[in-house]
Order: sequence, then C-alpha cells, then structure tokens
Amino acid sequence: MRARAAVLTEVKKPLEIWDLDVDLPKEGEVLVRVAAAGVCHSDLHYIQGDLTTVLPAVPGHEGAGIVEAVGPGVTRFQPGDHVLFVFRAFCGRCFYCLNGRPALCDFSNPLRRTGRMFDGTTRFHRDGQDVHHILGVSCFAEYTVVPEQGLLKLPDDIPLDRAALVGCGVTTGVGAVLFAAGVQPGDSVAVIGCGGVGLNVVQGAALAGAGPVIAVDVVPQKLEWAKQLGATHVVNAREHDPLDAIRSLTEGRGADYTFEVIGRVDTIQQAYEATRKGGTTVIVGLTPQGSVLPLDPLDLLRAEKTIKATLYGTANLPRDIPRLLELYRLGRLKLDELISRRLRLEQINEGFEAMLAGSVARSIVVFDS
Ligand code: PAD
Ligand code: ZN
Repeated sequence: MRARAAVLTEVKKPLEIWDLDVDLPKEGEVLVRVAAAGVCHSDLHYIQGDLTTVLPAVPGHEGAGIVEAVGPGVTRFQPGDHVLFVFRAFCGRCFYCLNGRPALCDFSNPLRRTGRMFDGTTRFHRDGQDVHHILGVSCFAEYTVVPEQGLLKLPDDIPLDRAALVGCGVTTGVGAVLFAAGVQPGDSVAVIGCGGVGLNVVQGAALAGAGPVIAVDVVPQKLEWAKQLGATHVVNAREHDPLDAIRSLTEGRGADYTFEVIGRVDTIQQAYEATRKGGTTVIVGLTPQGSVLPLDPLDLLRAEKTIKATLYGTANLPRDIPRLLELYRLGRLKLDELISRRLRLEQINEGFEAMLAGSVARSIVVFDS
C-alpha cells in the first residue's frame, strides 16, 4: 500500500512529504487510516534535535483514525473501528499497568529506542530504504502501522479531529492537574506556558474548581484563549515579572501548584520560585535531552516544596481517556475551541511555523478521505 507521509530526514530541516510503501500489519499489529493528527511541540523537539530518534522517520503522535486492517493475532480491533493513538503503548499486565500507570510501562521501550517494530523491521519504506517510526505512532501519514497495545477504541460519535487532541495535549494538560497534582477546589494554580498543552492545564484547573487560575505566556492571544478556558488572571511575561504577579495574586505566598508547560530550565526555576512553601511544582514541558536543573536542596527542604513531573498527564489511559471524552460530550471539556487551524499534510511545516510564531493553540492535520 502507498501512503503520503511527512518525513523527518535531518534535524533542523522542514519535514518532507514522501510517498511511502506501507507494509501490511504483522502479528499483533494494526494498519490505521489516519483521520487527523495534532501538531504538538514534542514533534518540534524531534525536528529541532532536542529529542533524538533514528532517521529518516515519520513523526506525529497525537492522532486518531480508522482501522483499515489487522494483523494475525489481533483480537481487540477490527476494520472500521475508530481508534486513538497512544504514544506510550502499554502491555496491560505489568506492575505499572496493574497499578494504573500505563505510561510508565516498559513494553514499548524497544519501539522508541529503535524506531522499529518489535521484530526489528519497519513498516515504512521508500525505494527499498527503511523509514522509521517515532514513539510507535507516526501519524503524520495517511496510513500507519502500530502495535495493538498502542491504540484505544473510540466511540463513533466523537469527531475524529476533536478526539485526536485527546491523544496527547488534552490528556497531558488536564491530567497534569487532575491526576498528577490532584488539585482541589479553591487551590491556587499558576500555569507558565499556555500553548496546546498549557491551555489544557488551564482548563484542567478550571475543571478541578481551582482559583485563582493564573495563566502566564508571552503572547497576548494565548492569554485570551486561557481566559476562555477558565483562567481567572493572565500575566504577559514580556510586560510583568511572572514571579511578582503570581505572588501578588496569592497574598505574597506563591501558588499552591505551579505548572511549567514550555520545556525550559529557566522557566522551571521560575515555576519553582513561584510555588508557595509546602506547595508543588509540576514539570510538564520536555527540556532538551541532557538538561540539568540547578536546585539548592536546602532551599527545597526549608520550604518543603515538592517537585513533580508528569508523563502523559499521569493518566490511567484506558480509564481516563473515556472519562475525558464523556466530559467533552457533556460540554464540560472544550476541544473544538483548541483547534485554531486545520492543515493539509502538505502544509504541515506551516503548523510548526505557526506554533513558533505563537499564532495557534493547536494546528491539526486533517486527511481528505
Ligand atoms: P507550544 O509551543 O504550543 O506552547 C508553549 C507555550 O509557551 C507557547 O504558548 C509560548 O508562547 C509559551 N512561552 C514560551 N516562552 C515563554 C516564557 N518565557 N514565558 C511564558 N510562556 C512562554 O507547545 P505545547 O503546548 O505543544 O507543548 C509544551 C511542552 O509540553 C513541550 O515541551 C512539549 O514537548 C511538552 C509535552 N509534554 C508531555 C508530557 O507527557 N509531559 C506531553 C506532550 C507535550
Ligand atoms: Zn504531544
């Protein structure tokens, strides 16, 4: 089968649109016709080389589609099923899975490390050359092959472009608040970085009944969106020192919970400073591989702060993703408002440019068929 895909051939270069040969799914694998794929900053980290992977490769990890074919031994899915990609395929049987933490499951480590399927081969090729997978998803392609453990079944009534966002940004952001931090009604929350993921931290804080919810960004439009998603106060970090602003909105103490949703050491430090004594700093942003966070342990101790990090919103994926979709159905979780721009696959680099320019909450690649 042939499929067009956006391919990362070299770091710091735009993605190229290639016509690929896509193999049929092997044992335990599923061929998915991709319907929509969100443009997440984590993909940009691969493009910029802050996260490394085997190249050439097809990025894209936030997406949804329809099962086209299943390989031998696949029992959970059949052609026609609507599915969500999970960028941490999980076995469902190990210690972490049984304790509600599937994103920590080691099952998919070989996929991420090698950019290949479990049998050591790729399902994408061009002119006989292997093209690799990223995070075992690679949904910037018309068709992709994934292990069945990397899919969750979606209900048919949720539009696939809206559902796609739940594959990463929504679950990560809302989950950071509800599942990682466990924010309670009336807790004060500050969110540093209100892009596609940070806006979901804001809406997660609103869902949790937090207040104040202080949104910090450097782009005025992001702050407008943050207000629409439930921020009670906004701070433009280009105009005001976020630390002063957060402290003055929390009786001088700092927030109960601060979230860093950019992926920079300096803003993680800022979030830590803006956390009150006894409060919690939550790291959501992915810093470049090898970064070091300078931290005075005595300061941490004297202030009794907690530093937490969250992968995939610390969500129990098969339990929590259906819950989030139900909240969307009930009008409690906003998804439509998060999509600023729909792109054709050929326009994908514009999605990354718009992300860097700060002009979109999320862009989403929508496939024709
Ligand atoms: P994005 O580019 O849409 O958002 C980043 C936001 O930060 C933008 O709105 C910027 O304007 C804003 N910003 C930049 N500099 C500053 C500053 N100095 N002060 C305040 N705001 C600033 O990215 P995203 O929302 O898609 O992703 C955010 C991070 O989250 C990124 O590092 C991504 O890789 C990471 C992520 N983590 C997980 C996880 O499991 N932890 C999952 C998905 C994404
Ligand atoms: Zn992502």
